[in-house]
Amino acid sequence: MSQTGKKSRPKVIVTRKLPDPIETRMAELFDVRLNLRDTPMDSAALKAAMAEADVLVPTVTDDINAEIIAAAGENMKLIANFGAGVNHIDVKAATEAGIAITNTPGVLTEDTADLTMALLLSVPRRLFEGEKILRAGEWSGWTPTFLMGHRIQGKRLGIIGMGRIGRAVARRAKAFNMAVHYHNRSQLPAEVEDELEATYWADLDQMLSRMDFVSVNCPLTEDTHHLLNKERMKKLQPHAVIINTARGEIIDEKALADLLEVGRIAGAGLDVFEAEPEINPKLLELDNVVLLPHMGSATVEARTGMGEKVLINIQAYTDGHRPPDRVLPV
Ligand code: 8YV
Repeated sequence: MSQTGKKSRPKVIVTRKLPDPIETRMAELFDVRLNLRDTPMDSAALKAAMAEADVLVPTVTDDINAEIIAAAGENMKLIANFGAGVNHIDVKAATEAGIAITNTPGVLTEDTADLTMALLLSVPRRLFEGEKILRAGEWSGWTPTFLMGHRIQGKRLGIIGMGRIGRAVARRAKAFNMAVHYHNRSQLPAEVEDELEATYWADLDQMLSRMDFVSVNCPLTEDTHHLLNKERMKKLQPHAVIINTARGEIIDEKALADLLEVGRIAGAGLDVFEAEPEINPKLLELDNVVLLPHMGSATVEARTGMGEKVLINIQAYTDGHRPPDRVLPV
């Protein structure tokens, strides 16, 4: 970092367009290079940025693998991710290279849980099927049996991953009078379970076979990659619906599409996909799925909060403090 001038301003390179107020504040605080055109940076551009900057601000669309990290220059000290998930960053390689990593947890919890609920309602109530028919001018009026779906009240919801977002989903599900079940690496403290009226399953397969709805809310790690593989999803009852607002790679997307196609699973609500922005073509043909373009945290409030966290993490680090949202290898 340059020591010249009154106060050293870290060189910060941002890989994508961020909300305007965040970019403005970054320009005030740091020697920042913004990406106003918002075109994703390829691997050569990312390597060049790692070589040049003190701080890189990537997003989920940047693959910060070991090769990119190996291109880091002497000054590179911090990868301040804009987003909570860090599966696109080789955290171990970065840590070994002496580069700190931060993320933006907490500020997108409620919005992601809201979107999960929106999908949890949209699929069984067939909202998008109705919308499509209406917009196509194909609605001929009310009939007693048109577009009958299923209620969620009284149904069992199995949440995979009971972190911040999983718990926020559980609170909402409870308010909708659903029975909350969950699978997590560790069981929650009794008072949290009591408050959510949540039932713990140490064995995921055991839980899956009993649920009406399943919501994926865990991070993507080596352990959770294809956690929902074909064999596991076959444990579900045929009327079950899967919701995923976490990461596409947690589900074997092809297997899911095949099971949905033959009616072995009743429906799915997906906000994330294995090879974004590519979507398995089969999913696009199915009426029993709702597909959204990774918009769980897409509110002005959440994205601004994420940007503020990035600013705070960079400033804390630059001032020699421990950044509040440090991520360590698992
Ligand atoms: C973000 C997300 O929009 O924060 C996350 O982990 O999944 C999204 O809500 C995205 O990751 C931004 O990088």
